[in-house]
Amino acid sequence: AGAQKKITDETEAQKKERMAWWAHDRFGMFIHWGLYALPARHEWVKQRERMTDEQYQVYFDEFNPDLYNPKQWAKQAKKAGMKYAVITTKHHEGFCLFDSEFTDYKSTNTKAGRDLIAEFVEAFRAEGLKVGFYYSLIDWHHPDFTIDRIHPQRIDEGSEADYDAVNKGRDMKKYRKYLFNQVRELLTNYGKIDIIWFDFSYPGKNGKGKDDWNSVELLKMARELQPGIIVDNRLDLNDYADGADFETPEQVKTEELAKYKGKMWETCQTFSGSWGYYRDENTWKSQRQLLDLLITSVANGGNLLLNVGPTGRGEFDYRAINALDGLGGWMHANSRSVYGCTFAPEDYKAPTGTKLTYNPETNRLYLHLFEYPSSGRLVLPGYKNKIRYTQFLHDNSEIGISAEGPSGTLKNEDLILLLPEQKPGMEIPVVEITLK
Ligand code: H57
Repeated sequence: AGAQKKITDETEAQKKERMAWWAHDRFGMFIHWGLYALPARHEWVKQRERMTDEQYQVYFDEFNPDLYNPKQWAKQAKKAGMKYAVITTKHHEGFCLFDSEFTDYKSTNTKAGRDLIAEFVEAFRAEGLKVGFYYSLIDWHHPDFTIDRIHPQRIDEGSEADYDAVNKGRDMKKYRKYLFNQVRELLTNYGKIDIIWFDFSYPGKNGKGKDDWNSVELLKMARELQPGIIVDNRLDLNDYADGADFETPEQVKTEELAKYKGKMWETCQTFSGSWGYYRDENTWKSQRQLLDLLITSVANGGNLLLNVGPTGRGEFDYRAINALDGLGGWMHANSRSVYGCTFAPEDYKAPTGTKLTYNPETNRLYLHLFEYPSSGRLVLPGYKNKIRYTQFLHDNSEIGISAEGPSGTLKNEDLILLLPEQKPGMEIPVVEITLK
């Protein structure tokens, strides 16, 4: 039911072709950068602490990213194995990293003195990475954006009258004009843009959704300006069959990703909890947790968009660099189990302690050994007569298989993988199984 109406006349086959690179590449970098890098205590700081524009102004005045070098960012993303990047051109705070004609609240008017998005696009393209723009539908700075009860600014437990007073003279119609103007600029002035990531709708009483953004027309405009562009699902267009290209499970646990299997989806995840640079946050994910997010995404047919929050000086924090380097080390040896891969066909079950990905082009399975069997023996249930060759992915060293169980314990249709007793020096080793 539902999802019958259509906005464009694109066919399913055309959509599949448009999204082929995205479904293949699997791994991208999210970048949340804005004035909130200065308070360095969450990108929602203005809303959370009920700051006024005047209180927030100091971050605009002091914004001075003297070490900003997007060529370095692009190299770090590429080295980590990422194939695309999505950057906040404007987050909820309303500050624009690009030179918009329609506001003064932009990087060109800060000490940075230039269009930071233009440099970003050039640098990432030069490294062969695809480029995406995040654009916040919410705007806590624009004078026409109405303040609502879902995400109150300045007033908390206000009465109807308090909200009416604070919203007097605010006009969402004018905000919509601004929104359209800026999205038009972003999709006109920077060459080919591969993704647009709108954030976010919260429809319902006191909320904001498709009528507030004029989402149908916004999506039409985006597709007209950039015919190949891929659009997220946060415009509140669930009633339309083609109102979104992919789902965006945000910060969900690995165990919950299985339910997206079969859809087009991308989970966005942080290193430490917040999206913007948060100096004192001590909840950084381990290397193993990050690899688990990547592998589990691919094992369920989805993408991982992993976020970095650069500092106020325009650099990646050392903890982010360490994490990216670690991922890069693993990807250097194992990226064949990620690119072009998806979930395994139903016949192939992942033994306990492992996760499976599959490349339909090469007909190879990738067995990720999250738990390494201490004996070196691992039962592959129902795999008998289906395997042509097995090797470790990181060094192409052959791995034996046997149909003989230790004491007649093996079921007739099973096989045993004869792994070395000693686990290779790799956080999560991968066995490449070429099927017949
Ligand atoms: O940019 C990042 C991420 C990609 N999306 C932004 C975050 O800053 C928002 C994430 N959090 C969503 C959120 C926060 C408060 C509640 C939702 C409807 C009713 C209540 C909620 C929405 Fe609000």
